[in-house]
Amino acid sequence: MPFERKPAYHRAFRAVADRMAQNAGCPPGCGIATDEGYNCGHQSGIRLPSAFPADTAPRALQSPDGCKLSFPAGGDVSINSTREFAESSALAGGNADYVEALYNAWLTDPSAVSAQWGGYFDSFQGRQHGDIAPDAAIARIEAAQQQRGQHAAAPVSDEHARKQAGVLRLLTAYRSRGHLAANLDPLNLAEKMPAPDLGLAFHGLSDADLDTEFDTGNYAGNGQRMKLRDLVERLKKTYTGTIGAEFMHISNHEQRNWIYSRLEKAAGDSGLDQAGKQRVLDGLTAAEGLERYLHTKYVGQKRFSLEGGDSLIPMLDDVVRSAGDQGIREVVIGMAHRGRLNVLVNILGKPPKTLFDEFEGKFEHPEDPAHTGDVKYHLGFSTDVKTPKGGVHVALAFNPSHLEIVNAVVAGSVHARQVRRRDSGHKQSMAVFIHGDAAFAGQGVNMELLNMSQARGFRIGGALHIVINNQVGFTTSNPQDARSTLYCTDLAKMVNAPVLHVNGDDPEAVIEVTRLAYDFREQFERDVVVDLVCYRRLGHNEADEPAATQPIMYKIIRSRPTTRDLYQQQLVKQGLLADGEAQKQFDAYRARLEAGKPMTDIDPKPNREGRVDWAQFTAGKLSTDVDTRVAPDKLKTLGTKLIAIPDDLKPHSRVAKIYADRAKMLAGEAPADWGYAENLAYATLVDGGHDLRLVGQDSARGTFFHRHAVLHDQNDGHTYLPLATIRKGADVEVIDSLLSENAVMAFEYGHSTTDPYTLHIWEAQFGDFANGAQVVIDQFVTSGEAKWNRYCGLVLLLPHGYEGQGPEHSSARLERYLQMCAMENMSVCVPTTPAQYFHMIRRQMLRKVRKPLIVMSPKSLLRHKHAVSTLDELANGRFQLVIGEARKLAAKKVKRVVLCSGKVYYDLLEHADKDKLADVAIVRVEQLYPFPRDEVSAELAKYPAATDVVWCQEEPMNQGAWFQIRHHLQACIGEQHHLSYAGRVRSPAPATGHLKEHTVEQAALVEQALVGATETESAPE
Ligand SMILES: Cc1ncc(C[n+]2csc(CCOP(=O)(O)OP(=O)(O)O)c2C)c(N)n1
Repeated sequence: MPFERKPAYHRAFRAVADRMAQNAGCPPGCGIATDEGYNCGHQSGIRLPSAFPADTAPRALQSPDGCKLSFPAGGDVSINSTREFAESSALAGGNADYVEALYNAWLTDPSAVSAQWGGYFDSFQGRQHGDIAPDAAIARIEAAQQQRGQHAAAPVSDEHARKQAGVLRLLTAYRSRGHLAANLDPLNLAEKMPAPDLGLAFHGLSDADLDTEFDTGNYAGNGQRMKLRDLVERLKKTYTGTIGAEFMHISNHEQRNWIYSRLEKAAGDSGLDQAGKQRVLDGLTAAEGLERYLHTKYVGQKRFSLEGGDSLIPMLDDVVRSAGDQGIREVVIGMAHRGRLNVLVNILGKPPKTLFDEFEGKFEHPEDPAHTGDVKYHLGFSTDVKTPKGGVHVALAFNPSHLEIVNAVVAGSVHARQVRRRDSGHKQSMAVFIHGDAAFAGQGVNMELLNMSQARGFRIGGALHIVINNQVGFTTSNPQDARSTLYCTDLAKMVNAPVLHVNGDDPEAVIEVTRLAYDFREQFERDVVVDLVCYRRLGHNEADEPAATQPIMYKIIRSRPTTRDLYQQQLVKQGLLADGEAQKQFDAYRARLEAGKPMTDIDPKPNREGRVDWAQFTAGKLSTDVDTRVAPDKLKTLGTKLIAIPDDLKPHSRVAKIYADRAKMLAGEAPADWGYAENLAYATLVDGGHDLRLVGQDSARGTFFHRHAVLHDQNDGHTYLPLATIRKGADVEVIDSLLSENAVMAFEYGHSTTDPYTLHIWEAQFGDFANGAQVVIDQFVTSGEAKWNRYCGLVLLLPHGYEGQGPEHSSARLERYLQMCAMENMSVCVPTTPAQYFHMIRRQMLRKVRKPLIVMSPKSLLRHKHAVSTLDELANGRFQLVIGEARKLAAKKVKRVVLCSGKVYYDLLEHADKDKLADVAIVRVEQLYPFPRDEVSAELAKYPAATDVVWCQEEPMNQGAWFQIRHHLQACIGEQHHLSYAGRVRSPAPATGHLKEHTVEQAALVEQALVGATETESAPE
């Protein structure tokens, strides 16, 4: 039988039935498939008709006895050809055969599968890209052969056809798994996973076939006939040389095709001309030259040498040049310690003299006691690099020790730059992330960031990731302990990013993959990874002795020539470099270094367009008073715009009611609630020329259903953002962020440090979820200015308040923020009225300073009948640091002043009202940092007869504000005063999990504050 020519659906069909039968306990292949259908005859009793049932959905098929076949429901999986599909990993597994068969059936005849499957396959666009079922492929080969007259009369032989199919399978095997056999490890220590499918025999071929010509399908993008020998030789050069490319996991056919066409056309040749090769050598000379110089001049000082990963420098040099060629104006780099000094000097042109000064303990920084500075390998830098086709602004972000977190900050900064340049096509600013191998695999923030990479609101057109994979991580000595994946880069596959592993000791291959990666990002606006497989010549740092835990590795490393040495030998051998020339170049580099001048060509006339003048945001102080009033007419105009719902939008009835209520607030018929005042505050700022970026989980609606900044049409789901109508050309983004805190907050931090004109708000769903981003809060938000002089006006909205919702939904951990306050680094506020929120937010943008604002934001207060404000308070008010007693009391009769902040005020008020307490004044401290001592003192002074001053809080004594502000309170009270605490007792957890207990506790603390005995420290453990 020459070829099986049954309709493809028979085979597909059979695959289903066989699988079902097997699942039901039948022996494999027990059933009989005929044109009439499939009949099992065993216990499963499977009987299926001869065509796919119309309702076969791409989710599950069930046999009569209930055994199930399951499929990924609508996953983004593409299939280019059935072979590639079978061998690519995405759908490998129990269902792959079945789906493959279905796909073949669909390729042959789209009506052979159900409409749902048809739609699913259609989405991959395989037909448009020339995918054909094997039957059709074989027919094509036959036709081609007949056309060539080789088999004019007779059909092609079974044997040849089988081998032809084997050749195509071999091609796919190289594309999919060639990387397993690639020569990636310069030390030749890494164990290779067996890849028998890269051998001829695996595909039914042998050496005897090497001189036979075969159709090579879509090899190198354009199908051609080739001798098997030539094909194998090219495949080896392409896929198993010093480049190991992983791309067959990519679902998108076009992207995959683009990569293999490019790789196969190059076939391992970088295409560098002599000048290009000299530039590579220059880069290696610079990389090694700097490290050697520092090594001898600053013996034993920490510098986290790049040595072993030297190819990073020619690589980055090439990236900056490509950027210049392609009109990129800004490249922002995030990187950790390894090789950082080298990048600063050799890529960014940081003057060596400055670096040497730092080694000698002389740092340039402001004469400000609040400035702490940072170690030299955390410092950032930016410069304008001259490239043949134009200047490129290159920035290296300041970076804490915490590995990988900086990448999310850089991504946010790049996004802000793209917004500023109106670069929606992501063609002018790009991000480069430089990872360590252990850190890339280990630090979860990378997963979060990759997950954000294509999400609306965070997309930056893809990042170029470079892993300095020196095969050690400083926390494990055995590679088996380092991770559970084959490659340190496997994480990147989650977003279908291509991963290009390359042997760092083949710098030309490094350039080849770097260019490929660069162009891939540019073309498809997606993340791409270059895994620079190298080694670490020295210890983790310069005091470390690596041989203690890696004896074998270091024996090899110590006898291995440097990358520069190997490369210069190669160039000498190729006759491209005179003997001894490399040494001269090395010496010349050293001489230039000693002269202290920048080692990079700096653009003398940089384009300053899009740069921010930060001077205007450093002029003020947190204490400077700001006029935040808004003319009532303006509030009316803006409020009207905010509630105008377009005719074609039908909001949900509950939302319509909220908007109708806002209309009443606008008309002055009802007091303003929180949601109204908040939206209005944003509108006034947008109207005044600011932009807005409000990001958080469910923030558009508001977790507590109060904001509704985005309306959803109930008929077709389209959305409407009233705030975007306030000013033409304004950038207003209200983003429901995905379920991550760490990378998202880091992104917003990066955004706000780049753009002082935009109101940046990150909102937690409940306040304590921000602790998932603790590193961002500790390492950036609260201390970035002190360490690096980076200004940041980010607002954190952290819902906080004890309402009986349990330990995790009560506290935003106020105490932690207060503990991090010093030297006016930020503000911490607990506003209790809509007007207070309105003016606090306006103040944040109108003040001449950019510092973070931490807000303990409300939950139940959003709807509290007393937590409302008048239009006059919005128009003519200001943010009050302290709000005095609101009831009318005879001041002279007041014996006790209760100070508090936040929601507990309303509980105190209710109790005081109920019991008509006339001798207790309740004072709200609305800003806890900078602490308003003068204002608190002034309030106390109003009550000359008062002797008790009580701080009342809802939080346990060891939490909340008490221990953080007690010294301020003590400074405010007079000699006649006795200061005491009323609140929950100390507790390891923020709150009780039981509503009943909460209610009892809450009533007790309110009672204690208002009328209880005063104590200070006697709260029991
Ligand atoms: C979050 C975090 N955990 C631990 C460390 C301590 N640390 C600094 S470098 C390093 C090793 C990182 O290994 P790798 O990513 O492979 O980079 P390499 O140093 O090998 O270049 C460790 C554990 C850190 N800086 N940050």
